Amino acid sequence: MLTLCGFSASNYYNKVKLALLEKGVPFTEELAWIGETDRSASPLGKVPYLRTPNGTLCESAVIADYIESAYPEHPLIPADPLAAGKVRELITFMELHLELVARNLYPQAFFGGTVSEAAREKVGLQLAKNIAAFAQLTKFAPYIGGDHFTAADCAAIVHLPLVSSATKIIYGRDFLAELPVREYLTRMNERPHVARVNADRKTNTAEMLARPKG
Ligand SMILES: N[C@@H](CCC(=O)N[C@@H](CS)C(=O)NCC(=O)O)C(=O)O
Repeated sequence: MLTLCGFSASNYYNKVKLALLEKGVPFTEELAWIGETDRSASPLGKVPYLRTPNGTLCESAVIADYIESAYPEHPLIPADPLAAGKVRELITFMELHLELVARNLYPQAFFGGTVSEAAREKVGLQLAKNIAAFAQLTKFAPYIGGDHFTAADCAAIVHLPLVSSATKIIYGRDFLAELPVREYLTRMNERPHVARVNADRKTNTAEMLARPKG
């Protein structure tokens, strides 16, 4: 049996959790807040990490790949090599060029900190450029990469809402507004597993915010 470790407010954790649920792979969850992680499994102290009967893994993309090859039923990556590449292209794009850039805004957008005006300007320009490029790769018909639910949807469902809300808070404008992201996320939330991940996220976020600081 697999054990997914981390916490449900984390988008990286939720990307893996959603893949497990959508694939129907049995797993249990082990709550590990930042600062309370098992460093032998996740040397940087990041979540998620996974315990398998044969060893541990960290890094969400690596974990997702492992799950896909260990549990090939209900594939989230197509068999055709180019189609598989296209799914991974979307995932890499969202992680590297959207999430990691938008992340520079999170201290001010979500955690009561401040981000310098220079950083806000730089991130805004970078995000505008990256989102225009990302738009060329997306289909939203009805799934992000076309007519099948794939691992790219598991990534989009967790990453895109944060990019939207961070840009809305910092710049007063949702940088993803020109793409059909809202409709897409509403459609995805009709999937029971997506709804469950989002419900768990809300509960766990409240728990996280209620924890004593320091
Ligand atoms: N590249 C990592 C990123 C994971 C990550 O940054 N997780 C956050 C929680 S959403 C975390 O653990 N942050 C704590 C830290 O970086 O020390 C992955 O894909 O798993």
